Amino acid sequence: MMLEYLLPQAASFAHDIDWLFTVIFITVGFWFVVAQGVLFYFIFRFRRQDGVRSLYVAGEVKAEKQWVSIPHYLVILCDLGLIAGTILVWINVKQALPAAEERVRIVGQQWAWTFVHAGPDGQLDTADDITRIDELHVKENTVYHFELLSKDVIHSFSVPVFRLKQDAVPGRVITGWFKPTKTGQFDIQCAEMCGLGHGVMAARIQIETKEEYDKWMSEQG
Ligand SMILES: [Cu+2]
Repeated sequence: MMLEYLLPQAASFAHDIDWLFTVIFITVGFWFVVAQGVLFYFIFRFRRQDGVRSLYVAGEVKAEKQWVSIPHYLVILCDLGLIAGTILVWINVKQALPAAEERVRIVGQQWAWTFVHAGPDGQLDTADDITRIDELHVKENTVYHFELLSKDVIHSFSVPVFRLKQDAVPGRVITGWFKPTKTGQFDIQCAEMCGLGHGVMAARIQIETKEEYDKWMSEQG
């Protein structure tokens, strides 16, 4: 909805992430409007009036303290709801790993991304692998497992249209997944300060139909 208007959703879990942001926005926005409304009403209602002396309220009377404690408990209740929603999305996006249909290795280094596509046999580290710099080709409606590595410092593999952002940590192989749902060419950007060239550590992702993808692959020879 709202966020999709700003940035297309091109992965199966993008909607879940946006939903979470929308729920947080509405919850926080609701309390913001209520709190500011009450504040301005009181400022107006209890403004300076002739013959009325101002009082120092220390908040020791229970009935007065409730102006703080009741909203406080309601906000905590909302927090519990947000935490529950967050856990659901986390499980769906980060814990559940749907079976792989394709594999790709993503290597970050100062200051470029290397993408190793598995090639026609679907296996990495075989003769038909296709390696590209700053250019990732994927098929729509296909579950990809990626292996994310770094050759030097910490980078972060960010695909905004996927709502995917994952750190690449030297010495570790981080496995994750995505399922592209919309064809087109979109941005990839390093999202972790990684040195002088961090700002230009960008790449492109090309999401293609199966036919387009097979054609691209056959042209790699
Ligand atoms: Cu980087």
